[in-house]
Formats: sequence, structure tokens, C-alpha cells
Amino acid sequence: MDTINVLAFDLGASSGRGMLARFDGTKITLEEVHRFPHNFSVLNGRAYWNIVSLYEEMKEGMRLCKEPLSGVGFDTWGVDCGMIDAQGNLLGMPGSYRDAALDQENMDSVLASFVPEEKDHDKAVQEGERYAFSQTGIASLAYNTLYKLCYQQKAMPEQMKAADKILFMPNLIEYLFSGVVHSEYSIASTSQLLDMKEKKWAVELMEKAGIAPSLLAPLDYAGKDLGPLRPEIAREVGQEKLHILSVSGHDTACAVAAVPAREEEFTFLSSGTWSLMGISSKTMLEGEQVIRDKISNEGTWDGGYRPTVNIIGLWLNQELRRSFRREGKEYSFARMNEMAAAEKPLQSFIRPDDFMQPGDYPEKIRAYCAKTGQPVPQTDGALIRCVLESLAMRYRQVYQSLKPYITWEEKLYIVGGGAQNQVLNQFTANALGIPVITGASEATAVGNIMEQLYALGAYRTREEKCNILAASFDTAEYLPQDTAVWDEAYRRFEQLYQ
Ligand code: ADP
Ligand code: LRH
Repeated sequence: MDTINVLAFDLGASSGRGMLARFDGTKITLEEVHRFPHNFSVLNGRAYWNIVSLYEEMKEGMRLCKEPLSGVGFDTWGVDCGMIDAQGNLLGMPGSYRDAALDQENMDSVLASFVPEEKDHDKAVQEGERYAFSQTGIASLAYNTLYKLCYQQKAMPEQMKAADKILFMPNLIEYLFSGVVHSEYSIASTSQLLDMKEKKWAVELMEKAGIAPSLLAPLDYAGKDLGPLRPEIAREVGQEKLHILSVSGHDTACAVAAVPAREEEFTFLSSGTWSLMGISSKTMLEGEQVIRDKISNEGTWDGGYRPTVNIIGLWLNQELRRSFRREGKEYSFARMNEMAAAEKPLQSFIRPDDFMQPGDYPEKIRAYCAKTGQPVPQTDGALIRCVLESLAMRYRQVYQSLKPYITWEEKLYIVGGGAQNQVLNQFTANALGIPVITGASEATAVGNIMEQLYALGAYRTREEKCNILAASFDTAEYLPQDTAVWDEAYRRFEQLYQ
């Protein structure tokens, strides 16, 4: 078989990368052709992604590939979108889900508006959350596209009026490179605008929220050839025959497509800026408890479900690192782990998901520990350890909410950049009391590549896919240790939620 070359652009919340895959029929060889840092910027109090710079960086990534490519695919973080007008012009910079305006209050006011007959605000919010879940199968999270669009109606009505279509980030990028206007299922599932059961837009909910359903582009699925690059771009990057292959636009769906599980049913943690814990599932999870546990029935690359809980993730570590840098201390992630490992175990915990906004994290964490009567971390290492142990404890809490649905062998597959964090992997095995198996650290790009190879007919079955993953990427296993100590400490962690 001739070697197949495909390029995956994988935009995470902390960096973008262009990964070139060469597939020889058995094995993928990955080359990182281009990596570029990116972050949101706050302008005039509002958080934006720099789509112009992302676009230029991706063109540069294409230019750097010297061999002819059989496909290029794009995946990004969830929920965010840009808008175009009826003439196809881009309307402003896409807003970031970290915008401080996308808070609980904004979400609650939308939820309460779904049940205007209920005059008690708290009850209306609860009822509204049930309604939103019943229409979508997705948990209400303050940064979902639904709540952002409602905010935009109030904050930027003129721009919303000018909008003809809303395009989710990967689909916006595909549009800029090809002119094709569509919404891919997996990324659309993160918006809370899609009825996951019926697999069509949740029109009634949108109308109640005052969002015109015509704003959404037609829904379709990964695996399609979206057509060639715009001719002027193809010429510029020297890839005149390159076609865009539609992959699951949501990076988490890509990461799950790269889990090296031979079984069809498995439990995963996609670990990066976010930690996404979930299970593969043939059906949606529903009911009161699912709503309370904030489980979202997000979409897989092939049109299925992967009930998932969003956990704040290694954003905490990234924010600590940025804070240390501001104090003049430059630590690598590996160095941060050494510092954490040297500290006393299980001293103090935070509730990870309470830390969404950027800021002075050492100060925020110390203040939280003082307020909750726990030992205040005194060193940088102690702060890092507190974050890693708290994340592992939160993983345990989420795992317990998923456990009623786990009918297969208890083990957790971890993929993504965070799989390189050996300290956290071990903490996770200890906290959950089950084996942890780590897979590709570039899982999001690998999933994107596997989906392109599938679209090109390079493999067909799950078994063939697992053989390719096994031949291409190492795995490692972590067995639980000191579980009695972690069990005792978990009781202290749980008290923070009472
Ligand atoms: P995203 O896709 O959200 O940008 P990644 O999947 O690239 O995130 O994961 C980034 C995270 O991976 C970093 O926040 C860091 O915590 C972790 N990481 C990266 N490299 C290492 C390393 N060498 N050791 C430990 N952790 C690492
Ligand atoms: C992780 C992720 C996650 C959420 C968040 C906003 O990168 O895609 O699944 O949707 O971004």
C-alpha cells in the first residue's frame, strides 16, 4: 500500500498544532509540523479568540508539509462559535467561553425564562434546567453556546441582527478554508442547541430563548469530503489537490476516537486544559440524577453518544504556572511534578470547578484553604500538589456518578496532554482504586487522523483501528496504591461539597 499522508489541525485551549500523519498500512508516524501558542484576549472587558492569527498559523502549517496530502481535518475545543452575514462576511472575532459575562447569573436567567409561570426564581431555574435537558440531553453549563447566544442578544443586538449563520469553531475554520457552511454533529452537541435524541436542532427551546433556528447551519456527520481548499489558498500553501475531510469537530470526540480500548464499552478521561470523564454508550443517559450530576450526552465521531462530565482540568496547573511566571519563576510541567512529589500528601483540597476565571491562582488557592479551615499551602510545590490531588479526588467523585452505568471491567483510559503527567495518573489510580491505562498524549490529533483514514477507506473495523493504534502509540498502566489513605482523605474532600 502507498503511504497515505493526512494533516490534522487540533486546536486545544492552550495551543494549536498541525500534526502530519504518514500511514504505511500498519502504523502511523506522527510529525508535529507546526505548534503555535494561542490564548483568548480580553478586549474592552470581553474575551475573544484570535481567529485571524489561528488562520494564518494553519496556513503556515499547510505550507510546511512538503509532500502531497490526501486530506486535512480540523478539530477544536467545544461550545464557541463565530458568525457570518448573508454575504458570507465574518462578523467580528469569535467570543471565548471564558468571558466573565457567561456566569451562573446569565445562565440562570435564561433557565428561569423557560418557565415564566413559576414565580420563585430558584424553583424556576431548577425547572428550566430540567426543561433544557429534556430538549437536548445536555447538562446546563454556564459557558454553553445556548447561554452565550442569549447573552449576545442583549449585549450585541446589532451584530446578532446582522448574523445569517452561526458556525461552531471547527466549522468556521472549514468555512474560511473552503466556503462550505455546515454544522458537524459532535461539535454541535456541545452547544445545548441540538436535540440529541432526535438528532435535530432543538427548535422549541431556541424559540423560547429568542434564538432564530435559521441561524444554525445544516447538521451533518464526520466522514464527508467537504471539497477542495479555496483555490487561492491551495496555491498559496502549495497543496493544489488538497481536500478537507470532515472529522468530529469537537476535540473531545476526537480524543475518544483515539482511546486504545479493544472493548466497545469503556470509561475514558480526556485530559488536557479540560478533563472530560465519560463512558461510551449506545443510548443516552437520562433522569433526575443525570441532570444533578451534570452528565452531558455529547456526540461521538460516528453519530453515537458518550455521556461525559466536564471537569475544570489542567487549566488549574496552567494558571498556577502562569502565576509563577508573573512572579519571575519559570517551571516546566515536569519540574512542577517534581516539586509536587516532594510535598506532604493529602493536606488540603479545593473544589476544582469553582476556579473557572483566570487570576492569581496561588492567592486564590491559599484564600480558599484558609476560608475552609484547611492547612494553607506554603510553597509552590504544595500549591501544585493541592491542585493535582484535588483533581484526582474530583475524578473519583465523577467516576462514582458514572459507576451505575458501568457494566464492564473497571479501568480508566486516560488520553491527551495530561496523560504525560505521571504524578496525576498515579493519584488518579489511587483515588479511584482502579487501574489507569494511558494512551496517546496527542489523542485529539490522533482521533482526527483516524477519522480521516477511515474516510479514505484505509481501515474498516474497530479491531483494525485498535491494531493501528497499538502499533503506533505506547500505553502505560498504573495500579492503585495506598487506597485506604486516599479513602480517608476523600471524606475530607467531600465535606467541601456539603
Ligand atoms: P489542550 O488540548 O487543551 O490545549 P493538551 O491536551 O495539549 O491540552 O494538554 C495540555 C496539558 O498537558 C498541560 O496543561 C499540561 O498540564 C500537560 N502536559 C503537557 N506536557 C506535559 C509533561 N511533559 N508533563 C506533564 N504534563 C504535561
Ligand atoms: C475541551 C473542550 C471540552 C469542553 C470545552 C469548552 O477542549 O472541548 O469538551 O467542551 O472544551
